[in-house]
Amino acid sequence: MRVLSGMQPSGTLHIGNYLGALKQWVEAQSVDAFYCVVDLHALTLEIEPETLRSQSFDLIATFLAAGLDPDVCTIFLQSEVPYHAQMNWLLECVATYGELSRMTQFKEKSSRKTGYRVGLLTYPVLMAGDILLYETTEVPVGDDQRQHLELTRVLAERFNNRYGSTFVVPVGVQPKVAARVMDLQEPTRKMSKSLSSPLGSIYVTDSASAIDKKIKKAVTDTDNEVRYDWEHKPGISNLLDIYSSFSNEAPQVVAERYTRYGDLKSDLSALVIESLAPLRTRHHELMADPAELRAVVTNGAVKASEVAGSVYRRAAHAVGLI
Ligand code: ATP
Ligand code: LTN
Repeated sequence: MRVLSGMQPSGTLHIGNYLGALKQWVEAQSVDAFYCVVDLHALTLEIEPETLRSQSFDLIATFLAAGLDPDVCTIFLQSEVPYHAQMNWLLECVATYGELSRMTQFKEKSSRKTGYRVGLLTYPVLMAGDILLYETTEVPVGDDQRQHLELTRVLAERFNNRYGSTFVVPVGVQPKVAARVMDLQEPTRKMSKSLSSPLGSIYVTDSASAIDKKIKKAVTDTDNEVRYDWEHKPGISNLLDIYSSFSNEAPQVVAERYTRYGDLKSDLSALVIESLAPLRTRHHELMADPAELRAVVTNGAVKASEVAGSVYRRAAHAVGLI
């Protein structure tokens, strides 16, 4: 099994990113796991250069604080392995305009602004390259990335059919619960770094009082019955999913223990605060040692380049580059 996944340094991680992706990464880490900060992807939307740099360091610190061990897996910056940009070009010449313009994330993000960047359209091709460069078999991601994963498979198969067997065709893996954590204020919309209401997202480095306030104010409904039912009770089901993901129990089992919303919220608040406390402390310590973070990714880029380089050369040869 070969694992690769990536996250954009577009802001502090929320518990959707943590439960939907990062927690699975920690569980799947091995010498065959590659995790990258996809800083090139973050350029698709307007971002201050200094902000991008500091958020990239912050994200490396969050990876380590959550339990990724650079002696076990490979942690690197996408921009420091030039094969990602090179592979992107080979794959752009396999992808079609039509299939990229149909991507939900593109439609959603491009509709917010006129004059969006071309990179926003071609973003999933860069992502496909990230994955295919590592002969990846499994990609642990949240539910919102399914469509990009499907495109990656389509491009890999199209390339293999046209140029001969070159790429391993990967599958996406989602956690059983919390693959789509919803906004606490609007439980029909996913929790998001860029689009959430102030009380809608719990960030992994939030203080205990901020976490408690956000959970206590989470939107529920008026019938006061604790039941796991996404169709009729999205607010409560979202809280049960978060609970169940942190406690490793089925959401239905958690629901049976409660009759009152207030009790569920109090216990959930204590559970989230306790579960995230070590991450928060460790993150704070790591941010004080930028040299250590720099060393982790410098080393990671060397390891990643060995694998990515050989796959890139294979693909370049297949299309006819000398
Ligand atoms: P943005 O809202 O700015 O697009 P994001 O919060 O969706 O950002 P990404 O960096 O795009 O975050 O995603 C990182 C990882 O977290 C991906 O694997 C994605 O599937 C996962 N993820 C993002 N949001 C959620 C969510 N609400 N629930 C579960 N997983 C999520
Ligand atoms: N598109 C993803 C981030 C991403 C990624 C990847 C995820 C870029 N490259 C490779 C998994 C594998 C997102 O927006 N969350």
